[in-house]
Amino acid sequence: MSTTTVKTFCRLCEVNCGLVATVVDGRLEALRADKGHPVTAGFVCKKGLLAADVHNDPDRLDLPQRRVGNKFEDVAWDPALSDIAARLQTIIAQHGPSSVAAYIGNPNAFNASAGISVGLFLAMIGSNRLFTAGTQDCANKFAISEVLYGSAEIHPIPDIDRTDFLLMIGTNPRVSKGSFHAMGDPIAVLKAAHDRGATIRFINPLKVETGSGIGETIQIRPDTDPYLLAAIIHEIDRTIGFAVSTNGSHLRNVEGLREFVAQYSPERVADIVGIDAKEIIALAQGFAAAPRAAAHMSTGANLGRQGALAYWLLQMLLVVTDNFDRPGGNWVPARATAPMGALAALDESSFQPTKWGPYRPSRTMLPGAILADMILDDEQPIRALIVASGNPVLSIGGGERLQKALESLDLLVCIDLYRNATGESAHYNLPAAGQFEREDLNFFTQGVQRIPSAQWTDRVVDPNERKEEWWILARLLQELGIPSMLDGHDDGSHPDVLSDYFDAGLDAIGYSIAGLRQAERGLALLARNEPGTFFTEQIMTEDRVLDCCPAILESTLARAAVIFNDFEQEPVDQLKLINRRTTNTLNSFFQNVAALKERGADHNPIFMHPTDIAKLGLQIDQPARIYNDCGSVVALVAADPNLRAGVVAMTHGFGNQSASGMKTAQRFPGVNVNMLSPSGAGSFDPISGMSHLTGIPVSVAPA
Ligand SMILES: Nc1nc2c(c(=O)[nH]1)N[C@H]1C(S)=C(S)[C@@H](COP(=O)(O)OP(=O)(O)OC[C@H]3O[C@@H](n4cnc5c(=O)[nH]c(N)nc54)[C@H](O)[C@@H]3O)O[C@H]1N2
Ligand SMILES: Nc1nc2c(c(=O)[nH]1)N[C@H]1C(S)=C(S)[C@@H](COP(=O)(O)OP(=O)(O)OC[C@H]3O[C@@H](n4cnc5c(=O)[nH]c(N)nc54)[C@H](O)[C@@H]3O)O[C@H]1N2
Ligand code: SF4
Ligand SMILES: [Mo]
Repeated sequence: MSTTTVKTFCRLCEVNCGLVATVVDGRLEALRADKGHPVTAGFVCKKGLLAADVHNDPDRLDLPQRRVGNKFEDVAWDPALSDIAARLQTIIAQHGPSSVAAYIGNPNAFNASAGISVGLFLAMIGSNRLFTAGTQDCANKFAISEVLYGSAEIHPIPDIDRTDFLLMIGTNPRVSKGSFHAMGDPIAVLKAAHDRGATIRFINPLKVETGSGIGETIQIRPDTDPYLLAAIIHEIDRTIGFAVSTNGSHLRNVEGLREFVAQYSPERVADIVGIDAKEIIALAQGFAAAPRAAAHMSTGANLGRQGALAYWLLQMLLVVTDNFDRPGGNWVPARATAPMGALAALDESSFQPTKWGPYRPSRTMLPGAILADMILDDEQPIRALIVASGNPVLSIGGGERLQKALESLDLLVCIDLYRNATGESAHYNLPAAGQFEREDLNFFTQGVQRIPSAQWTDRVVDPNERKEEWWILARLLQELGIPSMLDGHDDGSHPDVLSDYFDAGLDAIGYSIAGLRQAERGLALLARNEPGTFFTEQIMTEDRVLDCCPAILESTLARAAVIFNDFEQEPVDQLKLINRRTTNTLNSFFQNVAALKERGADHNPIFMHPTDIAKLGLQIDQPARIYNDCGSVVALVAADPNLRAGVVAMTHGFGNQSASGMKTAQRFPGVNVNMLSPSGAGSFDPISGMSHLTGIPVSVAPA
C-alpha cells in the first residue's frame, strides 16, 4: 500500500484554503487543513473537508451518459463526441452558429482553464451566445468596474486590517466566507478588526450572526440598498461636504454624482429603505468621520434589481470620503495576472437592443434571465446549449418555463461531476475532472485577496475517464473539422494557449507556471503593494481619469427614479423574498452530500419573522404556500426572529425531485426557490444583465 500526502488548495470558494490530501494507492482518502499555509493558516470550512466525499461520491459521473428515451446509458468518449459533433453540425447548418450557446456555472471561477476554454470554443464556432452564473451573482460589479475603471476585474477591497469603520452590505461572512474579498477565516479577521476598535456595520434584512458579537446589523428593507447609499452620500454632501482632496485631479464629474444623490435625502428614502432618517444620518456621519473607513457589498445587494447602481454608489462613497485607494479604506491589492480591459464599448452604443429590452454584455455575458426566451424565440432561437459546471434549472429564475425551454432544445450537453437537475433534461452528461483531478491556478481571485498570492496545483489523483473542459471541447472542434486552439498534451497538461496565457500573466510578477511548480505548495506570496498608486498604475480607463458619473449610467439613473416610484406605490406590508445561504449547502452543488443532511438542512423551509407567522395564521413546521406571478411552491414554515418583519427567506439550490443522478439530493429535494424568481423582459438590470433574485414580492398562506 502506498500512502502519500499532497498539498493543494480548495477550489470551492474564493478563500482557496490550503489543503493536505492523503492519497492511498492513487485514491483520495481524506483532506485536512494545511496548517502551514501562509495565506489561510490552517483554516478550512466543513465543505472544504467534505470535498473528499464529493470526490468519492458513487453518484459521480464516470463515463459519458447518453439519453435513451427517459433513461441514460453509459457510452465511451469516442462515440459520444462524434454524435454530439454530428448533432452540432446539423444544428449549425440549419440555424447558424449563433444557435449554439453555452452556460458556464460558478465552479468555473475556481477552474482556471474551463471558462476560457468555453469562451474560445464558442468563438471558434462563430457564436457569441455566452451565459454564465455571473448574471446571477456579480455581473453588476463587472459592469461598473468596466465603466469606472476600464476593467471588469478591478475591484477595490476593504483594507480590513487598518480600517476604523467597515460597512458590510448584503453579505454573511460566517456562512459564505465572502465574495470578491478573499480571506482565510473571515470571522477571525473581522474580530481582530473589531478588537482593535474598528466599528463594523452590516446592512442586511437578516440580523447577521457572527458568533462573536462583532458588528451590529441595520435591518434594511430588501432591494433598496442603492437608495440607502444615495442617502448616505446625500447627507455627507449637505452637512459634512465631499472630501476629494487626495484624488481630486484624477476625478471628473463629481457634480453628476451630486445631482443624482440630491434626489434622495435620508428623510425621503427612510420609509422605502425601512430605516429611520436619524439612523441613516448617524451612519453617514459615522462613516465620514471615521479616520479611515472601508466598505464592501456582496450578493444581497448584487441580486436586487439595481446591483450595478448600488456598486457605483459604493465606489462613490469611498471616493467622496477620501477612502478610495487609501490605507484603511478600499484599495486594489497586488495581483499575479494582469486584468483584462473592457470587452464592450464604454458608451451607450454598447447596449444591445433585444425584444426583451436592451442589455450591455459586460465580459461578453448575456443575461441569464432571458436564456429561456432566447431558446423559445422563433426568429433566432438557441437550439444547442453546452452547460459547463452549472445548474441553470435551479440557479436562474423562471422555474418551470426554463425547464421546459431546456427540454425543447435539439441538443443539451452538460459537463459536470454529477447528472444534476439540469442534466436530467440533457441529451448527454459528460463526466468532468473535479478539482483534485486537474492542474489549476488561483486565477479568479487575483486582485481581491487580503494576502495576495498565486498558487498552482498539479493533479492530486488520476482523473481516469473524467475529462477537463478544454479536452472535451478540443475533441468536439476536431470532430467538427474546425482548427482547434485547445489541443492539449499527451500527459494531460494544459493546451499551450492556456499555459501561455497564464505564463504571460505571471511574468509580470517574475513567475511562470514552471516557477510556481518548483515553489513549496506551488505558492508565491506577492509583494504587498500599498494604496496610493491606483491612478498612476492600476486604473485602465483611456485617460486614467475616474469619471464619477459616466454618461453610460444615464439610463441606470433614470431607472432608479422609476423603481423608487414603484416602491412608493407598493403596499407597506408587501412580503419580500430574500436569499439565505447556509453552511450545509454550496449553491446546488453540495446537495448530494449526506453528511450535510442533518435535521433542518434536509429540506428548504420558508423562514419568516414570528410576528408574520402569527399575522398570517401560519404554523411552524406546517406547510405553507408561497406564491407570486412567477410561480408557487409549498414548504414548511420556520421561525427566525433575526429576520426583519415582512421578509421571507429561502435557500437556492434545492428542488432536486427529478435529479435521479443525485440520489441523496433527490431523497431530500426541497423546493426550488427560483420558481418564484422572475425571468424574461423586465427581470434583469440592463447595464449588467443581472437577474433579479432577491427582494421578490411574494404572498404566503397556509397550504
Ligand atoms: N434565488 C437565488 N438564486 C441564486 C442565488 C441566490 O442567492 N438566490 N445565488 C446565485 C449565485 S451567487 C450563483 S454563483 C449561482 C450558481 O449557479 P450555477 O453555477 O448554475 O449552479 P451551481 O449550483 O453552483 O452548480 C454548479 C454545478 O457545477 C458542478 N461542478 C462542481 N465542480 C465542478 C467541476 O470541477 N467541474 C465541472 N465541470 N462541474 C463541477 C456541480 O456538480 C454543480 O452541478 O446561483 C445563483 N442563483
Ligand atoms: N456555505 C455556503 N458558502 C457559500 C455559498 C453557499 O451557497 N453556501 N455560495 C458561494 C457563492 S457562489 C457566493 S457568490 C458567495 C456569496 O457570499 P455572500 O454574498 O456573503 O452570500 P450570503 O451568505 O448569501 O449573504 C448575502 C446576504 O444578503 C442578505 N440580503 C438579502 N437580500 C438583501 C438585500 O436586498 N439587501 C441587503 N443589504 N442584504 C440582503 C441576506 O440576508 C444574506 O445574509 O458565497 C459562497 N460561499
Ligand atoms: S472556506 Fe471556501 S476555500 Fe476554504 S475550505 Fe471552505 S469552501 Fe474551501
Ligand atoms: Mo456566486
